Amino acid sequence: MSRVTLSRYLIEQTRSNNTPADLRFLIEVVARACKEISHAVSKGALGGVLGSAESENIQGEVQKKLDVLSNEILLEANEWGGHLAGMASEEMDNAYQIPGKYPKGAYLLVFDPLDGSSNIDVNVSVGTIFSVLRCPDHCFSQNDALGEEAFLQPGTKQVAAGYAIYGPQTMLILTLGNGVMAFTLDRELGSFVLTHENLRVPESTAEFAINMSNQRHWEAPVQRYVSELLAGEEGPLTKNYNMRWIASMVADVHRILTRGGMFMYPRDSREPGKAGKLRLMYEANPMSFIIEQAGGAATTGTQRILDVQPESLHQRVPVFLGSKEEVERVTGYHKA
Ligand code: AHM
Ligand code: MG
Repeated sequence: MSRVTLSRYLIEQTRSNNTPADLRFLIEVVARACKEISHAVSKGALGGVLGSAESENIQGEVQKKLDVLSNEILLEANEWGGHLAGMASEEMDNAYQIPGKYPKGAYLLVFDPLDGSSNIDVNVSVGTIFSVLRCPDHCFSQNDALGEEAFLQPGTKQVAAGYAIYGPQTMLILTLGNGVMAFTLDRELGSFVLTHENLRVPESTAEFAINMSNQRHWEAPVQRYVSELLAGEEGPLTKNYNMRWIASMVADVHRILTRGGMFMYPRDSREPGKAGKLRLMYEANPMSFIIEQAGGAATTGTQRILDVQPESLHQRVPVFLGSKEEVERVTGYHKA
């Protein structure tokens, strides 16, 4: 049987699922940028790309050289093709305007160029997360600038989402709203090849992921839930749970897509002004779209993540996602 590359899969989607040609082109360009980022990440110290970039992003986090480089790769790859009205990135303060010399298109691209970047210097998996929205009509102001409001759409409006994981293999996970497909980068061919069709998250699980060092800062429902997980067979859940925490959301979510599990980054009392660590637009929405498309669930503890109406580009949300049974359980504890 001939191998199905990402390009072929996208062309077939155009025919069978009415995926517009410009969306297909957009995904191809993002995938090409991810190949370039994968190459830069894999060079490590040999490419002089490890370490900090002596700059901070809007959230006051020190940027890694590879954060900055990955952001530039994505901007440069996507700005000229005429498929985008604008971009927004975890690493940039404001919406990115498509330069006037290039045509503009119908879509908005939102991304975390290199998620889990605290793991880069220790050679642990990192990734790129992206989300595609339609640009609302009349979203340009009189001086032709695209405002932040155009991006502030709930996750249910995403037309595509995905992530690339740079691990032992480089993979691209993609949803166009009709299931989740996984492609593995064949470096000899230079193409992403479809290797896993219609990924499904098992409804129940015996594995969870949370940064336990924050336990003393959690709210009561999370304290209760995690203490029950830890109580194992002797506790109310009457089964033993295993724990994993990679501190790279792409790697933790990838494990959950592969064998199930429960991922949590709850709100905590360290910085009461912040509703958790993860960002709605760049991390929570695309990952929730993927997880739901694979049969899992994703909530903030009180609300489906995809229903949250964003108020700002860099907004944070608590995240509970993965196997349905466990997400429903912890969400129920928030309502109790
Ligand atoms: P980043 O976008 O700055 O890399 O931060 C997001 C990452 C996630 O990938 C991961 O789940 C989380 O931060 C880990 O946080 P912590 O170091 O608090 O465990
Ligand atoms: Mg991130």
